[in-house]
Amino acid sequence: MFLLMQEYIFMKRCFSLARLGAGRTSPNPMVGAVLAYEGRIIGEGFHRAYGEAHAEVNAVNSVAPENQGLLPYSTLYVSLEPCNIYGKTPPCTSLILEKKIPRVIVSCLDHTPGVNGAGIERLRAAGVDVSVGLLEAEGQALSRPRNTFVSAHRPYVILKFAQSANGMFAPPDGRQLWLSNAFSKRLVHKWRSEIDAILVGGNTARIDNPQLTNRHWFGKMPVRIVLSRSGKLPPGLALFGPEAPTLLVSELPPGRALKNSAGWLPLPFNDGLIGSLLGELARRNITTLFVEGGIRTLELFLESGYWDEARVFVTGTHLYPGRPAPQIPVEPKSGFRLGSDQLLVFENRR
Ligand code: AOF
Ligand code: ZN
Repeated sequence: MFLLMQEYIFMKRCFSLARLGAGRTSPNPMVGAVLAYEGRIIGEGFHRAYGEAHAEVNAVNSVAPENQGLLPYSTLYVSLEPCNIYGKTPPCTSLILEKKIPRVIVSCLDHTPGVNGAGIERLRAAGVDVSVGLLEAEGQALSRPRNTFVSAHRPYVILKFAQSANGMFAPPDGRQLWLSNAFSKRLVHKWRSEIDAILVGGNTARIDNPQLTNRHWFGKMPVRIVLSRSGKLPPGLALFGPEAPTLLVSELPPGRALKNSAGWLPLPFNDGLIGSLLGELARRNITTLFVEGGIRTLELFLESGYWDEARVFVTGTHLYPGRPAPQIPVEPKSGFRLGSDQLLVFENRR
């Protein structure tokens, strides 16, 4: 019992470490690792940024010189299956074998082709005692964007919007009305620092004129994407500003709208639009996509089935009359309060 508790605590620590890499590891996953000797942590690490050392390498390197001799008697905890391939860095399985670490506890598998269980097999074949599945749901939640990207060849899609206490999205004329509170706004900007791209429809770009930047948190800005069949958007829109790159997706050539650093992605606006768009974004190494509105765009994603998560702020404000918010076809999985707002999180489990 005590041992199990300790294993939980060490794996939880891996998850916390992994999250420190949020926003910098894409298209790699966030990964954390802990090395423990007789119930004491002697090393820990996380994947800090894409192209840099993996969590396991940082954990091994963090062990003090006088403790390096303990590695052949220690347990490695890691939030994701150790990699077994030469990517930007050598395989972590080789490091584990070279350091003679006898026991490895993994939360979930890495679905990357060439890994996907082969990392575990290689370690076991060499006599390492490996167990998989500790706090697996939490480990999978951390790795889901990466695993979706490598197995479905598309970004992990998160729908995000706010609705009034009575389920309205906007006033009848579609004009923007800020519904959620300042805590929610700050949280949304934090999320923006952790994702690769953020998408809105052309009507929202025109009517609300959003910047879609991260202004209230640290870190990076996502790529901005705007969907407009005609491509005829005013070039002065805020999302064409210089703060972050923008990709205009349209069927017809955009002409004047395409100024500054904006790129153009031509796509047929037919029933297959969302599927082909996501494929194109994956080719550009976009592994997580936020869809922020408007109603029609959110519904397009819901109808296509290409959504993984929805984060909906239900605010204290009443709006009447109004345009009803998109309906998420599943029950919320979790929720919590941010002052007068309530955040509901939905998952699309296929
Ligand atoms: C790990 N530990 O901390 C991370 C892993 O191109 P590379 O060298 O970064 O390697 C890509 C592979 O490593 C790929 O399978 C990816 O899912 C995994 N990421 N693996 O053992 C880590 N970040
Ligand atoms: Zn690795």
